[in-house]
Order: sequence, then structure tokens, then C-alpha cells
Amino acid sequence: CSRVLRARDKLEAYNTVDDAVALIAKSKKILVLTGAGVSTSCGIPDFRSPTGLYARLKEEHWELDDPQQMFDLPYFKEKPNVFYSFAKEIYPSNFVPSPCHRFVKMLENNEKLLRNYTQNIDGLFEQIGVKRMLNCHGSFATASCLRCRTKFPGSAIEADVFASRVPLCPLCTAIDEEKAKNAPPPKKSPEKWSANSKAFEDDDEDEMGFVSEWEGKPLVKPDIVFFGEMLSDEFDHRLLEDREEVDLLIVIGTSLRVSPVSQIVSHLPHSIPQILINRDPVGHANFDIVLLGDGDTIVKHLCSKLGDSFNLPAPPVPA
Ligand code: CNA
Repeated sequence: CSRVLRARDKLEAYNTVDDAVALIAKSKKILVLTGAGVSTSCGIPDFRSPTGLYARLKEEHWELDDPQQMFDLPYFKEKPNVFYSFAKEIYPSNFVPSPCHRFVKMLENNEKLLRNYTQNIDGLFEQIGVKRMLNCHGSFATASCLRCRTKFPGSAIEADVFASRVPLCPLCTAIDEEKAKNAPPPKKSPEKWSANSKAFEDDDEDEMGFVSEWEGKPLVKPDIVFFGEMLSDEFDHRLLEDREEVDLLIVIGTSLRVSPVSQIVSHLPHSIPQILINRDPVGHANFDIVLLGDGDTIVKHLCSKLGDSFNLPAPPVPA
């Protein structure tokens, strides 16, 4: 663990692991901000680590201009098959919550957790039973039709995810089929068919190259927030309330590169002490205490110093 001090704006200066322990012991309204780094030890890769998903997406020739395209809404609408060829890799399955997940549950058990703002979509905080939390980037628990906005339980698309199939909305599909049945047969353009057919085929191909085969189809997308989508209103509402109550911020396992969640840190009153627990430094944000290293090791160390009532709860027994 290393440490960095930011004493300005604070009545007291905190900089050691013992300071972190004392802050956790005395705080009653801890706001925790978590990211993909709390789940890497469960076997779920993060985005930006050297072994993360972005590095893999670059290597594996997914024909993406940029790995972020995998989670980009306009790209999804054009090529949903690309996302669904990959989705099973990040779909919540038989993962067991890590000590970091259990640390947040321990804070809740000790009535110290104001709220856990998680960017994760893997459902592991729910699995360990954390109640006071917000899935800032949504989750796979539900999925919605992008055309009619009907919400389905996540289980409705599970088979498609594992079969790498693009799920279409059954309600819209039924309407489309009904319309197609009643529609008059399409008229052929006399001009088109009187011309040189080969030349027209070529022209058509050029034109069609820009039209996605998925255009107009009622695509169903898991309710995870893609780049280009808004966060739920609940995010703003909760943050407005929580900033009035918070007495300590603990950030765990995130590069703080995705806005607006990354702005939580600067949005809180400057008098609130801030602790970072992360494998890599987060250069663009100032924390009072920076504990660099493996998150699981760090939280276990903090718990051992906090005493018996701060033991991590046992992990759930896998189903
Ligand atoms: P990120 O940008 O990939 O950053 C992860 C951070 O975690 C990095 O700074 C690492 O140094 C750090 N880290 C990795 N492993 C550990 C570890 N064992 N101990 C301590 N620190 C570690 O991911 P962010 O969460 O910052 O980015 C937000 C994105 C990631 C959200 O939109 C998520 O939906 C998305 N995501 C989520 C998951 C998941 O739900 N498990 C997985 C991959 C990506």
C-alpha cells in the first residue's frame, strides 16, 4: 500500500492506513463507489487493465474501430449481433462475490453504509445481499425493446445470450408479422427491371452496404447503460440527497474514467474525507488516502485492524 496526502480543504489531515481504519470506525454514513476492479478476482475481467476486456477486444479482431464500440448504443443498433456474440462473457453466472463485495456488505451490516454506487453490471452485490445500493450502469436483471420500450425480465433473453442470438421483441414481431400478412404485394419499378440488371445489382449492393440488416427490427437490449445512454433519474436524486449526509467516501476498483459516475468524487463536499483502494493510481482525482494494491488484500487488512465486529461476512454458497 502506498499513500498520498491531500490536506487542503480538510480540518484534519489523513494519510496512513491507520487513518483509514480510524475513519471507517468513526464514520456512520459511508458512500462507497465501486467499479469493475472489485470483480476481477471473481474471474470477470475489467475494461481498462492490461488484461481487461478492451485489450482483448483489440486483439481478437472483433472488427471494432474502438473497443468501446462494443458498448456503444448507435453501434448496437447497427450491429447488435456483435454485442450478442460477446455478451455471454460478461453475463452474470456462477461467480462468487469477492472480499471487496463482502466488505461493502460488512459496512451495511454495521449500519455504516449510506449507499454503494456501483458501476458494475455483474449482480454480485445483490448476490451478497447489499440493499443500500444503486446500479449506476444498470444490470442484466431486465432487458427492454428499443422500439416499444417494453421491459422484460433478464431471464427472457438469457437463452439468446448464451446462444449468441439477437433477441427480438415478441410483441413487436407479432405486430410486424400481422402487418406483413395484410400488406399488398410490393410493386416492381418498371424502370428498374427494364434496365441492365447486372449494373443495377451492383448499384444496389453499394447502396445496401450502408443499410444494416437489423434496421427497423425490434431489438431487445439488456438494461445495462451503453455509451450514449442516460443514467436513470434515480442517480441524480440519490446523489443530491446523499451529498448532504455522507461522512466518508471510499472508492474501490475503478479507473474513474466514465462520467457522470466519476464526477461523484468532486461533487461531494470538500470536507468529506476520501479514500481510494485500487490496483492502479487514478491520476486525475485527488484522494486523502490512496491505498494501492489488490483490493481484496487491502480490505481484509482493514477489517483485521477494525476488530471483530468488522469481520467479512461469509460468501454465499454457490447454487
Ligand atoms: P475499468 O476502467 O476497467 O477500471 C478498473 C480499475 O480497477 C482499474 O483502475 C484497475 O486498476 C482496478 N483493478 C482491477 N483489478 C483490481 C483488483 N484486484 N484490486 C484493486 N483494483 C483493481 O473499470 P471501471 O469500473 O472504472 O469502468 C466502468 C465501466 C466498467 C462500467 O461501465 C462497467 O459496467 C464496466 N464493467 C463492469 C464489469 C462488471 O460488472 N464486473 C466488468 C467489466 C466492465
